[in-house]
Amino acid sequence: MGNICVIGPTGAGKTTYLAALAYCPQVNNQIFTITSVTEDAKKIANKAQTIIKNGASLEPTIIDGVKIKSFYDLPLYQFKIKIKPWLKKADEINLVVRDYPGEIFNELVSGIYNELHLEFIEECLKKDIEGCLLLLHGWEDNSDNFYSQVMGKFIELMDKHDRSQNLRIAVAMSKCERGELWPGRLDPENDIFNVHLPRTKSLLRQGILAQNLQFYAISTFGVLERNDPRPNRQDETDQIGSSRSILRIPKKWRPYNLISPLYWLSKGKRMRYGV
Ligand SMILES: Nc1nc2c(ncn2[C@@H]2O[C@H](COP(=O)(O)OP(=O)(O)OP(=O)(O)O)[C@@H](O)[C@H]2O)c(=O)[nH]1
Ligand SMILES: [Mg+2]
Repeated sequence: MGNICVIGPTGAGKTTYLAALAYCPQVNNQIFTITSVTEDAKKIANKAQTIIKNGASLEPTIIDGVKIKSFYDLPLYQFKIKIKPWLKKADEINLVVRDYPGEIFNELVSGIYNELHLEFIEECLKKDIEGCLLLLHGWEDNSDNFYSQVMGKFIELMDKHDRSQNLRIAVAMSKCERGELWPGRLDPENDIFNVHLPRTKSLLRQGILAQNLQFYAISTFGVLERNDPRPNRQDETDQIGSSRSILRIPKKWRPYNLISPLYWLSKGKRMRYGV
């Protein structure tokens, strides 16, 4: 059983990604099947149905001290993923995933002083966590600067917890259906990270971490068609002025690369076919 944590800045798409995983079984797919094991995973699959069918967006994950008082109150998603590529041997991954609120990632640079947040970070670096999926969504302006500072802190913490040699890290650019990123999806390390986030990339590739690190591009929303790479996305602004994205044509939902990073995190080798 692989314990995985998903971290990344606020709004990177972490919860939506997990919801899409939980909902995937209802979408006809010949290569893999996903079974939601825990109640939380089943609940989020229902939410995903609303997102996919009616074009809605999930609420941000917030530690409000009321519903979430400790690490154990964070939703726990357990999935069993069976992969059966055509004419190839079937493979299986079992995952237990915790979805972290983005505020913890955002706080890493200035230092985490809140007891509860500290507890979250400690849990994320415990020995029984096999891997960490780091979802990033920014590539413009100051993103490289911010991410490299955060990653510097994260690497320090990994060292402190003796995890720098044995925690697998998958760094993924999320929402990669965006036109500026989509052409770089096939070789994200070189064509996305090197180009848009060079400091973050070289910091991660330096030293001991490098052996346990892979770069990915994923999109929970995907593009409209194989031959029509327009993003399947529509941006909206709500009454209070905050913006969110929803699926443009729910019927054409085809997420990109949801499983590959999880495969690497649980098996330590890359999947040869992109799903
Ligand atoms: N364009 C695009 N938008 C997406 C994608 N996945 C999620 N989003 C949107 O990104 C916004 C944030 O998504 P969340 O899943 O709530 O992000 P989060 O990382 O869980 O954020 P916190 O819980 O605040 O840490 C929402 O408006 C989503 O609809 C995607 O693949 N493409
Ligand atoms: Mg969330």
